[in-house]
Amino acid sequence: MKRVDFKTIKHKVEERTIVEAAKPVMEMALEEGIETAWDRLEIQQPQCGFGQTGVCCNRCTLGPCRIDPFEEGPEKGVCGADADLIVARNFLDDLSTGAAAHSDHGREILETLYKTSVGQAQGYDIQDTKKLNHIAAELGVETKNKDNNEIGKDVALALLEEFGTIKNSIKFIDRAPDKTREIWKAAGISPRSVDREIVESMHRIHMGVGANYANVLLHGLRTSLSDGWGGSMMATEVSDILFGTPEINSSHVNLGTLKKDMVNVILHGHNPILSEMLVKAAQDPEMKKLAREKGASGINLAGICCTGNELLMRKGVPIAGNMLDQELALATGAVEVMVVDYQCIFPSIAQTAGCFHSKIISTSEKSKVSGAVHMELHPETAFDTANKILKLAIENYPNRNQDRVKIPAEPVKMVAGFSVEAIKKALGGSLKPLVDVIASGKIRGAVGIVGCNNPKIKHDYGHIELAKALIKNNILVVETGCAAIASGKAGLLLPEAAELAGEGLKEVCKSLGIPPVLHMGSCVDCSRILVLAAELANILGVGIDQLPLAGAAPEWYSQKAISIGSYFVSSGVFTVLGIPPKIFGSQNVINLVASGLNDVVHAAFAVEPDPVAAAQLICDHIENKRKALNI
Ligand code: CUV
Ligand code: SF4
Repeated sequence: MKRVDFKTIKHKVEERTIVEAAKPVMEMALEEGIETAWDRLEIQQPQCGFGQTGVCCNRCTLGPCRIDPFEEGPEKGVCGADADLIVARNFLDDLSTGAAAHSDHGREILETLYKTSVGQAQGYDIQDTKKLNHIAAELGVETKNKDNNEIGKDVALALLEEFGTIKNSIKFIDRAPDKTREIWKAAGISPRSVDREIVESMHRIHMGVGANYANVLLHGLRTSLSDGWGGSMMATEVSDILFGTPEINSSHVNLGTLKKDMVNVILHGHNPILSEMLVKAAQDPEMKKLAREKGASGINLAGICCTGNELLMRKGVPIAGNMLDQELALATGAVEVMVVDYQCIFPSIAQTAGCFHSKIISTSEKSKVSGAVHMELHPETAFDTANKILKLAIENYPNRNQDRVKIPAEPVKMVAGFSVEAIKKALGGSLKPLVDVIASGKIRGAVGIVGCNNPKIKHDYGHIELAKALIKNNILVVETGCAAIASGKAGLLLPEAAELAGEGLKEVCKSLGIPPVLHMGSCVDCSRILVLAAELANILGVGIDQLPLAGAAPEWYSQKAISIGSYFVSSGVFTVLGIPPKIFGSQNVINLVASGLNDVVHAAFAVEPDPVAAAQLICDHIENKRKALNI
């Protein structure tokens, strides 16, 4: 990469991030020519307008085809597909990829529960037996005269069934209010199973299958529901069974969680199955001794992205940063090992690590990374693998060049662990008090801010400005994913942040000792937001669409975020996207997702890159919903 002069560097850093703790490392990376996603985005300019507006189709060998959005060039692909269809199919493709990513992660958790229950997994045991029994009852799994492992096995098998095609219904959708389920039924989008909807999506986007754009998009809604109320919800619930349901805890966040005198192990990706074992292995006194023998004062684990969120929620493990921090974390020069599972890991990450002594360890057969050391996770040998990885990290510590280490700041404290169960506990046992303060108007409503980082938006700016504007307007914010990590870095996940809230929300937060922004977990834990919304609606006897709620993904990039946004909207939650989806090449598709869906699922999308304007859209929406409810 070309080197740049100091003034340009300062300017670039200010353009790229609002995170003070990241700036010194970013500067150094620019000085030394350590390439990051921001640099690569710059080199990609100008990005392809056909791709950006969704009118490029590369689905078959009659193509590739593209439609001229200005109506001066071709209006149809070789097969005859028009802009509406090409855009809709691309959208369904992206959405289904995202749903598949979440759900395949969910399946691996179920398989681990199964193997744990039948004594084939190493290092795991069922931690939340209350939830196990609760879910068994929900699924109609017999529990009488059975021990936990027997119940675990049957629960795992019953949930694995949800992926198949025999039952033709997903059990957890019964958690949704009757009114919401009636909407799905009327629209023909009740999800039938997890795998079925995704496979059917792949079928529908084949040349010569779905030719009606609206029908293609409707199936997208159904597929997204099979993720939110299916694959993701199973991932969340069964992770709770295996590793414990999160309780309110406190921890630290930002690049300052890396330690100059410790063996730093970063856990990056989404699936907590291996990283939970690493947390366990790191507690072994023998390991700690080994670290001391190599000259370190101990072992320091820190998360990135959603693996980080999973460990933070359940174990209080600190978080080094969100998606765009992955390269910066390596650029601190203090990382012995970055363990990756899958999703949101830059394919070039091993090259970044190669600028230092750092090693990338890939652990999933599905997600091998060139230049990484591959140490494959299998539940049967998970604990052994975790120990081997830790040893490798410790042995790499003496290779670190301390002169190149740059730990840029002190970590920020944060409070996390807000599962629905933990929220209820904080409220004295039920969600009723939350409904009451919403009804009284002290809290106007609630908004889920979720999703990624994207170098097209200044790092964390979209998340933080939106969250601040909402809490100021007495709107409770719940967050997952990289949005939650952003808020952590900015200090919004602290009870003290209540000072930034409007009077009503401030009073409620202070009386409960909670922050105005609640960290509810990883991306699959967006399912916790669905459960929360469903329970609130059930208390009031209304559909989710009638509640004063909204969703937002200010800095999203991933196909998973399309699935999440779509199941929010399908569930009746108005959702604002900060990055435009690739649909602007079709006015019909825009009309459908931005307004037509109101007639189908009583909610729609909006696109608003400016977080302050997005907050205004959301406030107006929430006030309208309140009016309709007469509160
Ligand atoms: Ni799953 S999907 S960048 S890590 S939130 Fe973060 Fe969260 Fe998006 Fe990825
Ligand atoms: Fe072109 Fe149609 Fe093939 Fe797409 S499916 S590449 S539009 S011919």
